[in-house]
Amino acid sequence: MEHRLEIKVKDLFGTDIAHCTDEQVYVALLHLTKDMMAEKTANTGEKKVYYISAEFLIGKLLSNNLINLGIFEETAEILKKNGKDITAIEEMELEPSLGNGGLGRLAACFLDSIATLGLPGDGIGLNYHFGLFEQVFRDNKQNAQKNPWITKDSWLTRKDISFKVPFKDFTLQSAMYDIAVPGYESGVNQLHLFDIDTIDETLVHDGIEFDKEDVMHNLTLFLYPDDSDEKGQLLRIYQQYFMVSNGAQLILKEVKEKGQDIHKLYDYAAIQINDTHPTMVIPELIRLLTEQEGFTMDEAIEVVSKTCAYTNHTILAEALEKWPIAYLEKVVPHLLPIIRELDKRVKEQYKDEKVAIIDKDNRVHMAHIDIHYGFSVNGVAYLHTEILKSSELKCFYDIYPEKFNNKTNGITFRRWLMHCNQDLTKVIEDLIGSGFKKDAMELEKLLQYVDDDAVLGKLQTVKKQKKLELKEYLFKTQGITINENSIFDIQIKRLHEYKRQQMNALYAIYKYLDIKAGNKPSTPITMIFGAKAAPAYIIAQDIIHLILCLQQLIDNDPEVSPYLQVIMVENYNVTKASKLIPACDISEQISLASKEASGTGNMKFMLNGAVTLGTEDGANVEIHQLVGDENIYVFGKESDEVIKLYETSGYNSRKIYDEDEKIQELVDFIINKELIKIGDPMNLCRLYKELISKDWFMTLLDLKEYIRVKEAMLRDYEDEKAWTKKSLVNIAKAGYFSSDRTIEEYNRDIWKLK
Ligand code: 26V
Repeated sequence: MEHRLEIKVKDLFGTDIAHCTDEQVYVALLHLTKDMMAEKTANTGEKKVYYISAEFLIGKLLSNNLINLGIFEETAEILKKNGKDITAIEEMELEPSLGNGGLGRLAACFLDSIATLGLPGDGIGLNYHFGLFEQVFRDNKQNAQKNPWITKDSWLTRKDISFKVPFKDFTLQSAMYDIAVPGYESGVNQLHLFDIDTIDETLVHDGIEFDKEDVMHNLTLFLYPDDSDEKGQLLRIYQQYFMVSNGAQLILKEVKEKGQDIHKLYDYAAIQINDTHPTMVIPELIRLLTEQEGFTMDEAIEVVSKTCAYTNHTILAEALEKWPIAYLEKVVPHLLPIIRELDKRVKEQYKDEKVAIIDKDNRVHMAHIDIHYGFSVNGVAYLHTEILKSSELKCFYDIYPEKFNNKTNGITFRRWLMHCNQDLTKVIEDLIGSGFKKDAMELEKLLQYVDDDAVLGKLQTVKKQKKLELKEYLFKTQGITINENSIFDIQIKRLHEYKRQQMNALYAIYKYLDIKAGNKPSTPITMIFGAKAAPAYIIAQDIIHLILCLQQLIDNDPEVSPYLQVIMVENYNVTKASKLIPACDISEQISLASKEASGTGNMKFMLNGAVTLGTEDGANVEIHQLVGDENIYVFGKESDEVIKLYETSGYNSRKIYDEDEKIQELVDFIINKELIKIGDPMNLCRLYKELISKDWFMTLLDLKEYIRVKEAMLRDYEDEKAWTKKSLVNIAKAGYFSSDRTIEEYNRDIWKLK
């Protein structure tokens, strides 16, 4: 019998698979998969969750959809029979970059798990045409380019649903596009992405420059445009309101269409607010219910407060949104009477200025709206939630202890094991069967093989294979050759000072100087970085510049390059993550304790058998507890101490620098003449000064211990068997970090869908 793919190919291109280009095969598979997802039953139930988020970093979808539909292997097979390779077909797909990093990727993992658990739940977001910028390196610096992903044939399906969204000076008519989200061997949900038909892609010129004031034509061009000036911030408010007004209207429409009583909205809908970007959904729903549905203000506030739940993803003060009233007046004046009413009620009840919605500088604290007028507040890892309760949000915890709960993040094992590491999946399946695909805790069954040489050998073979594949990939994409027999030490995540890529770069300097001094490591080391930096974040640009300069310096030094290589992967994204993570030995999770809310890369590395080098921060704390002291390398000051240092202004980087010659040597190297020859003195000097005069995220505090523990780790790597045991324990203990577990907890404690 003819396979559906063969029929589809014939339909579209009038030929057979073997005679198609890879591009044509991709298009045929895309349409076939879309057809199959449309045929599948939708997840249904009396109550539905709406996950509203400014970001959904979904990554390429073809293979994951095939896996979740249960047809990946048969598809790979039929392609192979026709001389096609599924990996080459995958490359035809453009990656949508609809997220900045962890928060957006988490939303994508959650959609996968919600669908897989058979829960009715849709995502609501925006259809950014160019997403987050594409990173290109030029002269050892980051350049930002637009990042288009919507082609004629895409995963988007335009729906016949549209709403009017009123702004101060004009009204925009929306268009809704859906991306189907198939659960793994389960029903289908939808990701609803809102857009406008008047969008004008030709507005963009010179990298990512565009007229920020032309909202009718620019609204959904980019994800979070530069918000360092007022115009950028206003555009962000336009985007946020457009997203939540569409979301609120869609939710009310769906509830009414099902014949459900909107006076009991909370019985039929749960709205999860992903960080504060969608917070305006609260006043917007109250506005719609009072203005259009005849609710009294009291009623509307009560119903909405029982429907909305808020997730906090960071304690960084600069990332907590506080919109000036004047900005909101310019964009959404009709929301202000409601926001003022919400604020008035808070002030009547609580005298503490710290819990007010509108502060004395006339700024609206978005998180405060969520906490007062939502029924749940959750952090994203145990430590993070504890810090929220005991310091960052303590005054709220004192008022509403019952609202606070922790939901430790998770990752979907369909993408981060079954798709990105098919070889490891196969080894696991041969050993413990396929139950772990539905119940990730079954991975613990691997522990029985911890002393089994044959099994350890298989894990080593997979790791070696993944290193070889990464080597080929980096050569093909960036023309870089790496040594597959080296230790792969990887730090991939957004560039931010609190994540301390600069500390890792100082380690590279340490190792460079050590090798120069004649201490050659027994096994060569490949240090891999991948990170985009916000275009307006100056110090982050300088750190990228330092790493790229080190890459060049070491590359051109024949004394050092056989033993140490530093490389920075260009345009780090989901696709690159899925090639890097399976090949990793050392997972760098070195944020300043208390600052990384959770991290999710740490979980992906662990699942793929890397060993963590990390601080007691975010979910590292839970990884440590799970794998035990033997199977993780922990260093650095703990969060209590760090928090105290901030409270007492007790950290002085200049003092550490002045009192320690070794640290001086490493930091001074940033402006040493060899590096200055390669790089831009302005960037390097600025970074140097920042480190010795301010160093807000305390790089120098943990530097020496970091070097010491990393050296110990490299020594331990030499005992291959002992190392592989650690690797096995990490894989076996990763089950807890399945996002299926996280979503079960959200549902059990917050959404209560069924
Ligand atoms: C946002 C901003 C915006 C403007 C200025 C600087 C700045 C710095 C950080 C952020 C982060 C926004 C929230 C976020 O992405 N949090 C991440 O959420 C992940 C999923 O919960 C979590 O694993 C990461 O630890 C956390 O950083």
